[in-house]
Amino acid sequence: MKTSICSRWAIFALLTMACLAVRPSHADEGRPNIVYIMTDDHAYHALSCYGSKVNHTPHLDKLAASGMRFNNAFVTNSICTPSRATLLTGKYSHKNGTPVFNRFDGEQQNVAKLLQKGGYHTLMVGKWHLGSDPTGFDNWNILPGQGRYIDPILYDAKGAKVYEGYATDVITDIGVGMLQARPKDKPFFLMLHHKAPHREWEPNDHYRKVFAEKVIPEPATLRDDYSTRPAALPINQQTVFKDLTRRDLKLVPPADLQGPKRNQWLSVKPDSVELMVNGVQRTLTGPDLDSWKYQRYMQDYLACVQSVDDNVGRLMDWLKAEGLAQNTIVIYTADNGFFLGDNGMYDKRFMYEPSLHIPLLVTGPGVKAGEVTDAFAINPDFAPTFLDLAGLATPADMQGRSLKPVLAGKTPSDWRKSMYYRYYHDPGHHNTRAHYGVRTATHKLIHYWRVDGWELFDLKADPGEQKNLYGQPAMAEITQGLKSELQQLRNEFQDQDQFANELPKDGVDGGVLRWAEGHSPQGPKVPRPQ
Ligand SMILES: [Ca+2]
Repeated sequence: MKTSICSRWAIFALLTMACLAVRPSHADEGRPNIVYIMTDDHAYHALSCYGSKVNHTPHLDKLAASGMRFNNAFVTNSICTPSRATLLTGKYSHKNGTPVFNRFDGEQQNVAKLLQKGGYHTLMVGKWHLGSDPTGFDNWNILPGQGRYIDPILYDAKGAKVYEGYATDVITDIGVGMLQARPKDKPFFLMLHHKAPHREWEPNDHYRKVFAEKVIPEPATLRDDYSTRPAALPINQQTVFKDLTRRDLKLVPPADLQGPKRNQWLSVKPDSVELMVNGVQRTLTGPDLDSWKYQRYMQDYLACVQSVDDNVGRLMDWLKAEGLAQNTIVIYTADNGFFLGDNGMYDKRFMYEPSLHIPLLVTGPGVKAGEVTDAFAINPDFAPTFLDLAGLATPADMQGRSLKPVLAGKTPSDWRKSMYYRYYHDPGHHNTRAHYGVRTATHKLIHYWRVDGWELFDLKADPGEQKNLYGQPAMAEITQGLKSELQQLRNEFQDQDQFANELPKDGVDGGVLRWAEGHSPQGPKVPRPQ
């Protein structure tokens, strides 16, 4: 029997459709590229699109305006290494084995491996800080440990190299170079992780000078005396007034740093500092000295942020010029929040709002433009989101949830109404008591489990978290509800106190990985970890 031409075409069409149905899609068929930009310690209240009172970030604002801004994006353990482990695995610290600054086991599953296997070209540049080499990337080039701001060392699978320039510019340049060298027949996934604006806040020359002329408004809680929250705050060692070092304040310009001429150091004592200010010698004491420390801290921190903002703009312009903007999702966030003098502090760690919150801006195909969402996002959501955007399945053991429907403006009705947090690094670098807690849209309950201290805050009436309401009779019902919610979240995330009493010892900030601090001017002789 002869097959008619029409029938043959029908069979061919059916076979083609069948092939298309099982074939993984590729970039030219609509799978988006993903660029994930993460800064280190960029507080959400140091972006003008979040209402910053201390700086202006035009390029980040533009990114926010073209896409979605999350009002309630949080980290689940507010320090560098655990946050990065959670980002890669989609799991809480107790599930990925990295609760503090301990070496991340790169043998375990991670989102880069899954994207690579799913047809993506995977790239990583910048601060890694996990104590083991990246896995799952076609190409990577990373800072050792914290890295340094000026002429940073980065190493890849072949070895270490000094890159002349300022770290934020260098990391962007390397990221662009990786994209230029990519295979054009695959979608790409780029993790671009800036060192900035991490301590000790070393700006480039231009912004150092610009911000040295600025007077930064002080936050309302800069002189917090902690009298209403005795569980952990009075013993913290991350205060602007008592704990910033000479190096933080640029009082002793290190050999590899050009010291700010405007504030040439003469002498410093515990309660006073003598300075040359614009050629005039001054002795600062008491509140004047405190205010000066805050200004020095914030001037340099914000100057570092300004370089980040410039480089985000530069990367966005490059994507546009290459014709990639239409099919690339760009995400901007930070590895944790930061205190900008809030509660008298710098650094992060605590579950208080400035440290818990992260900026989260997303733009690109499938993202509703010009939207602001109050949906709760947590950093375990990132890995499932990348996979969902790439059209790949999320493994059942990932604990986050894809943000893709939220980005489309269709937040599911059963979306989370609360989030769970747990911090372990006790005493850590700043004498912080370990704690866990739950946050809802209106309240926060924190338990410092080692000292059995509790804190309860009404976030609507007291957004600065100044009044601990725990134990007040009028709050009994709310407290009970939050405790039930906390237990339910602990059950859901299978937190069985795996690291409550004993922490891993192989720290990336000490012992065998001490070299990784990146502060020594050893140049290319810095050894790579084996
Ligand atoms: Ca950090």
